Amino acid sequence: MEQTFIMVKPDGVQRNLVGDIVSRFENKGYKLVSAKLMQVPTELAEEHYGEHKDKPFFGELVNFITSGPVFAMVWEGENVIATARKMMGATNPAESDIGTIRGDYGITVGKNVIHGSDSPESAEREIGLFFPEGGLINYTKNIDQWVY
Ligand code: DAT
Ligand code: MG
Repeated sequence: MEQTFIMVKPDGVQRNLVGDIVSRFENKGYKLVSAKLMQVPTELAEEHYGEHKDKPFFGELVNFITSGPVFAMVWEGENVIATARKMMGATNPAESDIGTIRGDYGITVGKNVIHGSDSPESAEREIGLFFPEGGLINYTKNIDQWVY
């Protein structure tokens, strides 16, 4: 089953949005297989956002993501990578549809509340970066017979 890396960014943690965001993924029918509150080390932030290292906002982005604890999660389910991106909304909350996480809770691109992997390759890479210890939980939920 497909898995994706989702992270409530420091703004989302400070604004008490962890519970709501977890609820949205639970209510959709996805399964949480790992989660932790963590402080992102600078080296991990730079590695995670490596594709943006030449962009003008890279320094600001690394400063922001290391500015307070994040809530890192792995969610599992059919098509979860692409669907989670739809649930998050467009990168810039000014353009995110209302009803999406960024559309409901964000205003500017610099503080857009949530990260989610953008492809199967990114998901595998980011899960490895943030959960190097592994330990994703493999379990069944009886409610899945009413989801699938
Ligand atoms: P996403 O997070 O939707 O995958 P991305 O990978 O293009 O978006 O960018 C990573 C993060 O960088 C994004 O969530 C917010 C920040 N960012 C992107 N474009 C920016 C910009 N033009 N100015 C400031 N921050 C930006
Ligand atoms: Mg991205």
